[in-house]
Amino acid sequence: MSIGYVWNTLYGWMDTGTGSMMGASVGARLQPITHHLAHPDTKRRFHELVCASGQLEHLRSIQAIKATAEDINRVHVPEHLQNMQRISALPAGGDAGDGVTMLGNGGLEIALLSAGGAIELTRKVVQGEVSSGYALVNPPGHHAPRQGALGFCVFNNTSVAAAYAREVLGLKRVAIVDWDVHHGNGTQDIWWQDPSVLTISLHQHLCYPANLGYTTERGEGDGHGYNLNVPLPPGGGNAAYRYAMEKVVVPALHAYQPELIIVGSGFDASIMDPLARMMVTAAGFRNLARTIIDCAKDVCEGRIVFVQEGGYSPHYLPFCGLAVIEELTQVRTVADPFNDFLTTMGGDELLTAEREAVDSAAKLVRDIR
Ligand code: 3YP
Ligand code: ZN
Repeated sequence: MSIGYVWNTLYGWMDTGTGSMMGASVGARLQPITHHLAHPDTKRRFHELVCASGQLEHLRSIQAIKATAEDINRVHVPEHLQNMQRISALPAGGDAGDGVTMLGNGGLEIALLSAGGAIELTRKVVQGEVSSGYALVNPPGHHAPRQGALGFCVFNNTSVAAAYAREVLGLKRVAIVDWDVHHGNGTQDIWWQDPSVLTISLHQHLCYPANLGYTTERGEGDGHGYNLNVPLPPGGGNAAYRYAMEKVVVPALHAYQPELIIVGSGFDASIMDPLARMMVTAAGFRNLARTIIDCAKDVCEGRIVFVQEGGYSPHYLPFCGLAVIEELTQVRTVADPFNDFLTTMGGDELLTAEREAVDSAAKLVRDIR
């Protein structure tokens, strides 16, 4: 069966403004710059590599449809959508709430298409029209909690898709595995008390947001035990991520037996990323993808939906993303041109601190049933 793929031209039109992260400010002597850290060109370049590599011929393109208010309000307070409507209608848009999340004029439409892209792919996978797929959406979602926007994220796309799978498509159990390098705090918040969505976040410990992402954050009430954090020390590379995947993620998915796996697929754990300090290469992302795709075959008939999260290297993200797409299609097209250079940097051994961090998170898997 075919592999679904979502991209929409408007994802590349997200207007991140003239700031580099915070808004540019003459008073603060913070110079304007053409490329905000979250400028959508990085993701557009991934899409263009999907096209230029020939991978698109092995994918079934799926049209994103705007998420409805009902879709958004399954996981966010209604005031959030109202606030985004107001900001999006301003002549130049504005800050979506935290000083770094820009919503340009009309940006609401893009954010709704982003969440809606995740929904459409999820729907087609669950209904058996495609076997699995990649939603290359923008803006990202995993920092957005119930209450609002945060950390470049407007709506929590993976959670909107998971809620749709639960409430509209009738699934009983969904797992969200988030390998973006930052903590998936928004996803954790949304499903905090709900055991029907298992949330797992692999992240660089205490990178962003502040003071969150500890292994002790496990959910509450009926949801206790169904949120798993795997905080890793800075500097981790392919070996650390591979070990976390084998020792925590795969056993947790086997224990939980979800009917669908959604991957929050950020590439900011890459060795070239400016917003974190990890060292994963395209080959490392390929290995993570292979492992979790195989795991989905074991636990949920291969139903797996990758949803794009962060990643800020316009140079390298396209090759990290392509490696994941190649594992979905099982067709090799373009080799990572950076590989030989990058593999001479830093080595790739599992260090003691990394092993210990993963081993302590692995203890949490016992309580999943
Ligand atoms: C948001 C503001 C500072 C760090 C940045 C992280 C965005 C991201 O990729 N989250 O997954
Ligand atoms: Zn991130």
